Amino acid sequence: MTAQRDASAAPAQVRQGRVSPERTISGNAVAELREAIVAKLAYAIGRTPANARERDWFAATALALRDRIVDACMDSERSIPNKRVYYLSLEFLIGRLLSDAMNNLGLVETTRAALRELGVDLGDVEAAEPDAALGNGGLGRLAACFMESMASLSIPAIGYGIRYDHGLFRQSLEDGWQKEAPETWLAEGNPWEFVRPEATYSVGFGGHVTMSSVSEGVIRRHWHPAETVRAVAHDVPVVGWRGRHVNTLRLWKAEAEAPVDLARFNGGDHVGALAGRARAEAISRVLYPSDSSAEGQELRLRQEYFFTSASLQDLVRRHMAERGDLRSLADHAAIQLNDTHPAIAVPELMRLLLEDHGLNWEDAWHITTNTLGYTNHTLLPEALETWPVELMERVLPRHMQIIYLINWMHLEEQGKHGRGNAAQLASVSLIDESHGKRVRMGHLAFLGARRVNGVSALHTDLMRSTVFKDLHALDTDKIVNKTNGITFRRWLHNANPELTALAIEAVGPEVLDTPELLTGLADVASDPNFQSRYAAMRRSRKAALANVVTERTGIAIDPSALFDVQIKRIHEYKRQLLNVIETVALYQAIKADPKRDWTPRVKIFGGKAAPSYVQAKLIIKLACDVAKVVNADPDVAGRLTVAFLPNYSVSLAEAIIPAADLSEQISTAGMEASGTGNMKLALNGALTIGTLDGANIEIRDHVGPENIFIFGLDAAGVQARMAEPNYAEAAIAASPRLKAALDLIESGRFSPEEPGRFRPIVDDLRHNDRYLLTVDFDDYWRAQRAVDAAWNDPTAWWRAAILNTARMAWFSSDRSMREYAEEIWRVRVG
Ligand code: 26V
Repeated sequence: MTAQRDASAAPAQVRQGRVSPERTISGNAVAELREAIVAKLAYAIGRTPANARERDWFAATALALRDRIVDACMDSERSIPNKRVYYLSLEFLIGRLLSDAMNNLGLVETTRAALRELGVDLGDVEAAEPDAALGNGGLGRLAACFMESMASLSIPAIGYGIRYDHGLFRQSLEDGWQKEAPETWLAEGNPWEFVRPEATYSVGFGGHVTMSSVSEGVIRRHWHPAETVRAVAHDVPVVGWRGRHVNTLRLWKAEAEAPVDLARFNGGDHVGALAGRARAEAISRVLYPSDSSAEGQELRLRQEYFFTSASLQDLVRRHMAERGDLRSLADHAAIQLNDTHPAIAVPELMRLLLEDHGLNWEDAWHITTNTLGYTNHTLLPEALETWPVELMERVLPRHMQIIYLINWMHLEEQGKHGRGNAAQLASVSLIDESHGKRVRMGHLAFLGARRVNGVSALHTDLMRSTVFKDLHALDTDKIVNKTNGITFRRWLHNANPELTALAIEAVGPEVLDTPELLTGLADVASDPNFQSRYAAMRRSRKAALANVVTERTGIAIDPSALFDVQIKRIHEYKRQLLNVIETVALYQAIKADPKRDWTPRVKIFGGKAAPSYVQAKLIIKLACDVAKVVNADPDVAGRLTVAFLPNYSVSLAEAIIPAADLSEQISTAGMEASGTGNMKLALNGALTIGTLDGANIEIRDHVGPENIFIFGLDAAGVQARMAEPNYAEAAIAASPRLKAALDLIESGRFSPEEPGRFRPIVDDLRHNDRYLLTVDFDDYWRAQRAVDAAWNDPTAWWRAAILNTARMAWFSSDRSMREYAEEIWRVRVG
């Protein structure tokens, strides 16, 4: 096993002592599975129990379980469903699959026992599985939760994405600086996948378009790509709860049409002979590691078109095989675009209908706009995708023509309705002409979709009133809200078996099927006995996490302190910096008054910065430098400890979330579309300190304002304050505490070897502060001290924590998927 794999592996000790919901296990079933595992080990992997490594046991166990899934799969595939959902996403942040598969098949204890009989520990085997990190953050993780929920609800669905050789980079911290290394999840193969060479499609790029006249007045255009790349399907089965239904995640791998240019090779150009292959295969080589700015690289556009085209070809072929007529596509297929990354589906589906299937424009447009749905995940201007027209014309000339035609008809329509003035047309046009000509992918997806959705109530309102205001006015029914959710199977049952066992005891095992039953926990929220068991659960998870923190950072943390957790991508709008500055202010306050009974706190940070995001990387460095000073200062020992856990991942999240007391959700109001980590933490009973942003608002509505710490400006307040001149300067002048913290950072106290290191951060806050950190600081401080006070009343704290768990049921992704099924996809559940 490589050192790299070790570093990203989840902590085995955290996973031990799992309580499974399985009622009974039979000796026969254990023996059968044990035999199956040993057979896989021998015949699929070529090892004996004596010489097998953990990784081999993992592969053998996965293969044995995969057989069981295949049996269920055959059942799911026996009949043709009336309608299928196709979920197109450039990212699926799946994490590990073993515990998901075991749990959903009801085989956790059976597997544990089978392995135990072989002298192998299940926790170690689970820890040997590499994370499938085919996503950056929220958007990719949401896609993974949705796939699991669709399988659990028996919604017939296929997820389509890219089988990246290298998922999200591995992060290490060298003296506090983020370093990136390639991630290699496929280095030893992937036991979950099936290669499907028969499902291979050609995807074209470049070239030119010709015209031919088919009959009087009817002109057809035809695209002649200069280059084609093969998309080869790799299927991962997604098994739903209780193994009743299995869906497929179909990931495309890019391959060259010809593995080698023989003529060149024979001519002696041995490297050049492989150039075409390298260029083709580059498409599925690496996941783009940025979710903060649309950088407009050609390879990214090639990735987007590659997977969208292969997916549409695949679903059109399936539809033709099953129904024989593309005119009924919208009745039997719902295609969901996860953000604009697959928005090229709009002209691509048009092209397939027009060119390959001979439909006329009106029919093709009708089918397209009744089949597609579009989910928006961000309104931040720098993350909204636009592509230079010149690039599109070169890479996808036929699509650019179709986009022009869609736009022409769309703008004509505006004129007819008297909305034809230049400003109105410019705002709804598919082409942004303000800084060179660029195609607005959000607008394109909007026009091509029957329904467009936001991911929280606030975010959806902001879509209607900001970025999509004018498009919304044209069709006020089009934008709908679908608040995000999380799968409880992974984020409660698998990640926190102790809490799950407590819930089962309190409200019955039916809670595993019906999360609404969690509400029943409210009845025992004040029961001292239940409280103490809930607190003991948390305490044991904190002790386990403390070991992980020490192992990975060398920092010792005290499990009896309040664990204050901020885990998410590092981005200025998420305001990790606000948390760091509050840490500095608290450090100063403790030093100024060391005798006070300060509430012991451990601040835990985790998250990756985009490799090119200089400011985000500097924020990580600041957090680490502050940690170094604070943790070494005897004056604050036992009161304040700071740790930045490197290489945050899905499996690390599974270890951190059940151990968190406090959940930091402190984005500038109006900027976090929803958040889903906020849901995972609250479900596990962490109290939230947060702004009125994204789904925090709905979380407050569910858990009750007395069980959450809300602070800061709301979205309207942020808008208003941003319009005021010099708001940052004024806020700093009004807050001696903030000023002192900034001065200390600026003085070089945390970077004595380079005193000016953090000057750019402080300068930006004083003169710019786009994220209104200075404005919210004092109220954040106040809310943090309210947290301190609450922690000192354990009865009230645990009651609030239990009420959080009890009242989070609505945030299940099963609920989200039911809503999509009913209102967007019009597909039957179950
Ligand atoms: C954007 C971009 C911009 C271009 C470069 C590559 C790239 C890759 C991914 C993205 C997506 C950013 C949007 C995103 O992840 N949004 C998050 O979606 C979550 C699920 O809906 C939501 O909970 C978060 O609030 C939102 O930030």
